[in-house]
Amino acid sequence: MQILQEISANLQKGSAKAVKELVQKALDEGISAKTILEEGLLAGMNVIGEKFKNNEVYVPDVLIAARAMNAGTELLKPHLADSGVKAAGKVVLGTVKGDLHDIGKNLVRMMMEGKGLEVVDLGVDVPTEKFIEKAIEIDADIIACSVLLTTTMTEMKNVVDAVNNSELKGKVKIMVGGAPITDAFCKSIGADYYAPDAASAADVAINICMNKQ
Ligand code: B1M
Repeated sequence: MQILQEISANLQKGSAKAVKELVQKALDEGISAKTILEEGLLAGMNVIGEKFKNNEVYVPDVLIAARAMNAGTELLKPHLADSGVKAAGKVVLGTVKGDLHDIGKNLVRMMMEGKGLEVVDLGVDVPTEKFIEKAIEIDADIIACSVLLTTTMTEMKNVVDAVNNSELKGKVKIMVGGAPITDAFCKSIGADYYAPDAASAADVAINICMNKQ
């Protein structure tokens, strides 16, 4: 569809205003939020990712594309939310220490909130202690860690160890996800759950909370 290509092209140019307008237009035309996300926004971000890898674009270009991406996903938020299941549960979410990527994490938050979960988003570059402190403070059911860099993946093991050495042991479940994460990695660090994408992260979180009730 032409409009999805335009969303992708404007995201690559970093034109947040145009992306917002086009996303709204696509919604008005009845295109599903999932299609707009996958075939417009994420398609554009994948092109940027490839160009970034090949040194055809640089950090500032990626940064403005990411802003355009976040502007587009904010508009999709109410539409992405699955209005079916509603469950009570509290999640502490963040991108681990040393890692500044937040687009995937933001999608995870949107999907979880859409399912009725209370999500405290600690943002990016979150130190282990912050995950622990906040989880104790709000009596969280889940600590959810996102990561995009292979160099920061090991921070997730620190979160697992800190939980096991705290009063949270046995009370809180640890979920991990992000592009370099696999189920095998999740198991190897002793985390409880892995989810490959934002929608399944929300499903996993719901199941954890429902099983606790
Ligand atoms: Co960065 N970056 N980046 N970057 N960046 C990657 C990740 C990279 C793969 C690019 C590349 O080389 N091809 C590469 C990592 C290589 C590696 O580690 N092996 C890389 C690099 C190297 C870097 C810098 C080191 C570059 C530099 O400075 N020289 C630097 C590091 C900064 C830091 O974090 N300390 C850097 C910086 C940046 C920007 C700031 C410019 C920007 C981030 C802006 C922002 O997030 N606000 C940026 C971006 C945008 C990217 C790419 C292009 C896109 C990432 C993205 O948002 N994807 C990325 C290349 C790529 O991925 N193709 C790249 C879309 C997003 C929806 O996907 O986050 O994977 P993702 O989320 C998915 C799933 O993974 C899952 O759900 C989402 C889908 O539904 N998911 C979870 C995510 N979290 C989850 C948690 C869960 C469950 C599922 O449970 C808790």
